[in-house]
Amino acid sequence: MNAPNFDIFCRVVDNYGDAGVCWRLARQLATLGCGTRLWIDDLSVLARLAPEVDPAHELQSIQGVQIGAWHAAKHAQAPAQGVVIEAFACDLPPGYADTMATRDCLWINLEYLSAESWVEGCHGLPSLQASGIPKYFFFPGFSPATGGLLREGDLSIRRQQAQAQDRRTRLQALTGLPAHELPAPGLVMLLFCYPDAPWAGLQAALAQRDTPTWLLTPGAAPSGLCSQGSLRVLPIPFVPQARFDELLWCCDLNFVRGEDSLVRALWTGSPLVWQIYRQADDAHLDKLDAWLGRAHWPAPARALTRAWNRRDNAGVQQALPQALAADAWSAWQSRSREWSQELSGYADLAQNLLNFCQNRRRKS
Ligand code: TRH
Repeated sequence: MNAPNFDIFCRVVDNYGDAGVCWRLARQLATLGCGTRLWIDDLSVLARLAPEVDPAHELQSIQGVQIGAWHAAKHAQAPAQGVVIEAFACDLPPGYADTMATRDCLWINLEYLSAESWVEGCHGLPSLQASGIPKYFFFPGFSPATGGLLREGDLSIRRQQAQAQDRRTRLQALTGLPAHELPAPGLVMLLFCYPDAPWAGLQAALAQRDTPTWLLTPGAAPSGLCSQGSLRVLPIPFVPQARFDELLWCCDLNFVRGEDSLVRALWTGSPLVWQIYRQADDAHLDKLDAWLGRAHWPAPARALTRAWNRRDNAGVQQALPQALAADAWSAWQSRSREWSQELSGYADLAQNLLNFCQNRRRKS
């Protein structure tokens, strides 16, 4: 069966995650041989992730993907016998949606990532729409009963090849920083967090360590964070998404956030601290616990992650040295490697999505 053509619709709510997930998925579907169009309502956010994108152009082709401004989709037709993805329940442009019934399209709602177990029961379920077309719910997730996680086939080889080279050389090539500013021996960490993260607790804990820590802050660091004691804060440029993995591979511990950077940090096989996207009534804390329940990390790493997400400076200052103490650190490293390998053994999201669509097509 020929690979279907995909139209992906993305509305940027905030931050980089909506565009980041859709752009990564679009690039992967294109490498799987699917004609792929990405319709997005904020080209400037996409241009931050892919600097080749020109926000002034309504239609352009970058890295094998057709990119269109959202408003231009009203003149487009859904791909015949293809797949239309609305990311994170964004509504489709009205004129476009009207073309779907006559074009025999499959309609998918790509949901947010969650580690909660109910996701497994809802993944793949249809919901009949007013037009008579079913819309299928596709849930990314951490078990084979979900849609899985985005992962490129050559990722592990690329990581091994990169990590065979000296870390400072890689960082210099990636950031363009002069050699004298780059990390000397010591721990290297990435800090990609929301502005409300308890960075003061992190700063205090790292300042007091016996050995140096280099904290790389891509784009903008939280305001007020600075070098102190053993801590060296190193502002670096925001890197294109296609090179973001290389940055993670340079670090011993990655502080990440949201959705896409979490998944990328998982694939490094190194320890990470996740700041989950905040929701009303602290609903995100249950989601975080569901995720920690799958992680099986040593207790200090779990305590650190909870404190980080509760914006608890004192908790972070207490938990971080414990999580970095030799035994706990080595247990955290080995469980991170193990979980990463376990997750890599499952089919990845783009392939799962393609299989799901082709199976639905065979059944219809
Ligand atoms: O930016 P985010 O906080 O996005 C969030 C989440 O997706 C959240 O779930 C969603 O509800 C909200 O957006 C609307 O974090 P995320 O998902 O990690 O996206 C960041 C993207 O930025 C990711 O694709 C990696 C990329 N990135 C770079 O390309 N270069 C960089 O230097 C950095 C730091 C990030």
